[in-house]
Amino acid sequence: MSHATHTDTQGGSSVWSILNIILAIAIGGFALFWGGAFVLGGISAASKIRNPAPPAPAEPAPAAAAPAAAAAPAVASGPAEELTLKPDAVNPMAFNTKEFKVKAGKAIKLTFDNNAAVPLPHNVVIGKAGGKEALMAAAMKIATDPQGMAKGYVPEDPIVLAHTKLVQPGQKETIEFSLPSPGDYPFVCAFPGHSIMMNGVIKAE
Ligand SMILES: [Cu+2]
Repeated sequence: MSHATHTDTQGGSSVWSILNIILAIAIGGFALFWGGAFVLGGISAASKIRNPAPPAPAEPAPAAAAPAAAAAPAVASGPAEELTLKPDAVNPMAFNTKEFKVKAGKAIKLTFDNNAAVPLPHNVVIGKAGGKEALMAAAMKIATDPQGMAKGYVPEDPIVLAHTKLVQPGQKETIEFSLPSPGDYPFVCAFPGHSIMMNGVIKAE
């Protein structure tokens, strides 16, 4: 019996020592946490002292970008850049030109001449600068829209900068627009099944 009691006491004391260890870890962790928070707070306070310098350059950046965008149309004034696009002679589900280079801010007159051996309707949808992924996604979406045909397969999406209607075989359409700032302006035919190959880019520099 006494042996059992002795064992119980030992068990009890070992439970207490475990609790003490847990408590010590908890207190240590608490101290470490607040100590760390204090150190981090100090670092953050120190960086806040240094911070007034970074926000200062951050403000001139948009200010510098705005005059550049405003200056671009003035620099690129003159007759409109005329671009012509056709279905490719070899692959009628691709455009004959994949890449145009123009001056940023310049007026663009783009003619899509749907003159191909294989009669297919096409459109030309131009996206905003850097918006290739979004434009391709929008083209895929309108291609599966039950009302797509009625909408000329023109995506209803803010990424669209300009577009032709759905141009029937043997017809052509000219659209006018301008590319406000330097960048890669994607274009695509959003007729179902065409966008994967029937796309390109207008590089405004
Ligand atoms: Cu097409």
